Amino acid sequence: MRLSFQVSALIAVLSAAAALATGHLVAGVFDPASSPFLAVGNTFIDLTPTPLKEFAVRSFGTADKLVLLVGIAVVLIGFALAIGAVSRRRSAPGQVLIGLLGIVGVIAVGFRPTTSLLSMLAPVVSAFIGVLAFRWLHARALEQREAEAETGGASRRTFLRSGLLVAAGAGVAGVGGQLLSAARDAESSRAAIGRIVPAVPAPPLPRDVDFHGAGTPTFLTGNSDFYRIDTALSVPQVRAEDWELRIHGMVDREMRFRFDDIRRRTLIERPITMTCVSNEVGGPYVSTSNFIGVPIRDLLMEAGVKPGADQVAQRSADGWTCGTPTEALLDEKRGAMLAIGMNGEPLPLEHGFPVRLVVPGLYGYVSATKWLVDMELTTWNAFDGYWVKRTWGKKGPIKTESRIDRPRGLETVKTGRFTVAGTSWAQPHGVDKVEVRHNGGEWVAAQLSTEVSGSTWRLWKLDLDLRAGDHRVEVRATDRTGYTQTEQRAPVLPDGATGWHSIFFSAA
Ligand SMILES: Nc1nc2c(c(=O)[nH]1)N[C@H]1C(S)=C(S)[C@@H](COP(=O)(O)O)O[C@H]1N2
Ligand SMILES: [Mo]
Repeated sequence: MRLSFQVSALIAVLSAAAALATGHLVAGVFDPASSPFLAVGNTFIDLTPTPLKEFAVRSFGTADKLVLLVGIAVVLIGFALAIGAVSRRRSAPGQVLIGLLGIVGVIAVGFRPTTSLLSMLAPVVSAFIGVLAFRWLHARALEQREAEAETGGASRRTFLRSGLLVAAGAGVAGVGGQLLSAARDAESSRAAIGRIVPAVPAPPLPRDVDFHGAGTPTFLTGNSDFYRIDTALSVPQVRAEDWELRIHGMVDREMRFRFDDIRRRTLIERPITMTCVSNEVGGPYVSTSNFIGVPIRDLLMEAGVKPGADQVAQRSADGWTCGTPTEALLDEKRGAMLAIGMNGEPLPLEHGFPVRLVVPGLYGYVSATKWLVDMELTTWNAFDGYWVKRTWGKKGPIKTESRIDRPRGLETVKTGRFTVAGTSWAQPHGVDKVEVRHNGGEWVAAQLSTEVSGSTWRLWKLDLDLRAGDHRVEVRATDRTGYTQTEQRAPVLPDGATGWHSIFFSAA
């Protein structure tokens, strides 16, 4: 007796679904991050070579994770089809292959940085259920074939019923797992916090702080528009009630802080522009927020930094790490913050709820740890963070940059007076001047928005008189140290792109 390929493949797909859903359910009870599906995806992200990661971010932007999840599902279905093909007669080959898939899940969860022994339960149960479901469904299907052979056709019911049962069970387990994870998740913890009110609010914004009407971003970025970059496939769920920050290593006394310890301190509010090293010239990964929190300097001083501790290694709840020069965190003028709020709200989950670090003037990958739980005072040579291990520069000072936001590339605009507008940043020194060159002519100074601080961007605009035809504009910024952006192109790897942003467009 053999099954048709379709039935055999369907059995494999159903068993895989049952396995993943059960894994998700058990993970929902014990540790949402131990769901095998998510763990495989997260491990895949961590093992992806840097150039491929760059390519994914470039091509899919922030949808890169969805693309990955769909990709994994497609690979799984392909695998199930293969299992179907080799298991038409006997269920043993299928059981072995499903078991192998299960082992991949076990390994993936085992390699997650946050794994405890209890976390292993989800992938182990998942593997078992996968094999059992396959065995059982295969037996039901063969039984039915045999019965059909004897009676000469008739009812395909036995298998249909069993298949529906497994599908329904998988659905219930999957949804249950999702609900359980959600109940343990951080969103309700965040909602319970309410607004974050600083004792020392940021000064009111001056006039002409942006040229939004002319096409620049608004000076403050709304929380939901703030760019997001991280390696986490599912947003780490850290409840404020459970959060604790440990400051240890080369300190006089180890310190631990709970969320309420931070919230009860004198909260300050500071506008800071954050920037990602992965920005191509003209790229979108730059945003500004009124961050609320406490100077990280104060906490480090309380712990007492030992001489020679020139690097602060940070670890996130999801295992991501980075290292920041100690002096950047102790520098009062730079004003690095342990932040708990953005624009009056608790940090959104995807921006590091409940607590993150923000360091003006350094790219995020060497400073802006989200879901921060551990700071270890160490030396510069003793530790390399997540991206530094993956060939990115160990130091990540933000490079002075400028970008044209209007017009868009290849846009056609009206002839006559036209306002070019854009963004520029040079944290922590500040932008001194932005110049625009039209059709290769002289550099002309643009009008700059009122400066808020060296750690925030400045928006700019310039009126041009356009004749009909093709046009090109280029932009360059000069920062407060006197440095002017050069034309020289550098890729984002290893420590940030350089070159002038230029836009081709036409007027008609
Ligand atoms: N835990 C964690 N923190 C992280 C990252 C990450 O992958 N994981 N990415 C960093 C990078 S590369 C940047 S640019 C900033 C982005 O912060 P945002 O997503 O709030 O804009 O977070 C930093 N902090
Ligand atoms: Mo970044």
